[in-house]
Amino acid sequence: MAIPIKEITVRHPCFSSGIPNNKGRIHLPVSPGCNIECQFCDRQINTTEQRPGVTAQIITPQQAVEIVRKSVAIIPEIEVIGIAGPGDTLVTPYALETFRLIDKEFPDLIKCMSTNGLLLADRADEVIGAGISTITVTVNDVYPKTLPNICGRVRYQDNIYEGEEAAALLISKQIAGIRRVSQAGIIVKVNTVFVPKINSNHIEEIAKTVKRAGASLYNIIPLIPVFPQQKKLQSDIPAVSCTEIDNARSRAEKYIQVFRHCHHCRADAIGVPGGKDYGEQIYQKRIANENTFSHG
Ligand code: CLF
Ligand code: SF4
Repeated sequence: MAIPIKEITVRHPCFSSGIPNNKGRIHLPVSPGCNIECQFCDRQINTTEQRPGVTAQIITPQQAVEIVRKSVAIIPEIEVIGIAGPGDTLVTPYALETFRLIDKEFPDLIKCMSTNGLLLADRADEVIGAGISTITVTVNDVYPKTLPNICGRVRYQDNIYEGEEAAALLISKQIAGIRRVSQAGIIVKVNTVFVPKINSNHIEEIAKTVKRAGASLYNIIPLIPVFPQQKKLQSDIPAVSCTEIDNARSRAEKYIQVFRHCHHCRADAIGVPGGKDYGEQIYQKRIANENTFSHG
């Protein structure tokens, strides 16, 4: 459902401009599996890590509706129902099914979806029809030559693509998807994981490209330098400093409005980002185990 951007900025915690608006969101972890391979991705089932790609459990769309009922009853700040994984939201049907169920019962809550964008253009009609108002697309580079250092492989329509071919396909699908949904009135934010020496000098080009395609907001997230999986990235990637991120944000801001309050949320976070997290209380059985999702 199209909601004016002015209203989104005061009701959505991840689209606020300037100071945080102290509104809350519920993340519903209904989407396992992914169709691309980011070199830094580390999806985990656990109760302890505070970062994207982590959830205590995967729930069904029906369980998700129950979670929303419970949450809105005790957390008045909730304005947004988000689905941010732990995998990609368009690989399996569960995210869109969940949004359709939630939209019927809670038409006034903002529905927010996060995706890598590979299937966004292809499934745009379904996305628009599911009552979604805001979408985040993670675009880590706009150069097919360098993107394979961050995302090496893409699965699309039962074919596997690698290297520059995979990168070119992903970038073109992301841009087409952003264009298509923003033309339908969905407000688009783009996230970029800032990887020193790989995409750090491409931030302005990414900002310009996604703005031209219709994105309204840009969020630059520093690579979290702790995952063993990052060994797949070049081993000499330095940690990102605050100054580097500040500089990148200032460079991007010449082209697009920049969001600065990201809290790197879990896929099952509940509450005001950066405030008390109700995930444990609401989901109740956050079960710790060692399972890791497999890619694809
Ligand atoms: Fe969730 Fe993401 Fe929607 Fe927000 S989070 S799906 S846009 S409702 Fe927000 Fe969390 Fe940062 Fe994401 S603070 S990780 S940007
Ligand atoms: Fe992981 Fe897929 Fe998200 Fe990349 S797009 S970080 S591989 S879940």
